[in-house]
Amino acid sequence: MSLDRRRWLTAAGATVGSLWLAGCDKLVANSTFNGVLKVAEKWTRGAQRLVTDRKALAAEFTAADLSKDFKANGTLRPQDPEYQAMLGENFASYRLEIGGLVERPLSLSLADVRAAPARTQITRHDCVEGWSSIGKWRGARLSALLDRAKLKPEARYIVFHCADTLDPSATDGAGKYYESIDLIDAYHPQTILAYEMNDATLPVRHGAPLRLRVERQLGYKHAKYVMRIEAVESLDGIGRGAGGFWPDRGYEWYAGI
Ligand SMILES: Nc1nc2c(c(=O)[nH]1)N[C@H]1C(S)=C(S)[C@@H](COP(=O)(O)O)O[C@H]1N2
Ligand SMILES: [Mo]
Repeated sequence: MSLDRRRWLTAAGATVGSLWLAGCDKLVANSTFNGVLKVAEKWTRGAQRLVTDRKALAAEFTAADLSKDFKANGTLRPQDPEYQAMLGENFASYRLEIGGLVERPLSLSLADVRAAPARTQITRHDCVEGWSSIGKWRGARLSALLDRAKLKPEARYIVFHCADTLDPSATDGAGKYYESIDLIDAYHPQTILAYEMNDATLPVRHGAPLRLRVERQLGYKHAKYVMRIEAVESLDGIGRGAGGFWPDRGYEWYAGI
């Protein structure tokens, strides 16, 4: 807490405390007290507006808006042997693991994921590097998968562990890509695990067999090559502790747009 804010709270507390003894009529007449009430009310409404804003849908577009050349970024083809082996058999043995703080850990085949409640959306992807592309995505609603696994009450974040090592030079084991979101984004209706892009099977360069779409955040939050989903109470001890490959390297954990 900043010094200014602490001082302000102390002053406000003292004012309310002494006025309490003076009686209600005087309280209402006192402008400092009314000011305190108004500020408190504004904070509450501000927090409410924040949650409401975060639940709003990202803009959706039409087929006419689709980018002719949707840029691919970051890893374009994981060289990790486990991924190469799965790719070699067209992901027949792929399983999406859902674990951590859940009542019922799941191990889902791609057919299972495709059978889950789905959503299709045409959205704009905004990369922090300054480019955007519009694409059509179809995938399983993350909320449906999490409901099936049944989150434990302690769960606060959902972590996506990816197949690709983006930084082979990392000697601390934090070279693999991963990302995380809170439960507001995890339960947002446009948050999906996409297996189709532009009406075709998701290409390798865009994250096959499954990639996250979390439409209210910047591109680096959209984990490609998702292998495992983990519900956690804290992001400590995962990677370097900041909640994602790029956040571990100085980017904001929350990249809202
Ligand atoms: N596993 C993994 N996910 C990733 C990345 C990556 O390198 N590895 N790059 C991120 C970044 S910075 C962006 S902009 C998008 C790019 O997605 P695209 O290749 O489908 O355009 O994926 C994000 N997710
Ligand atoms: Mo990006």
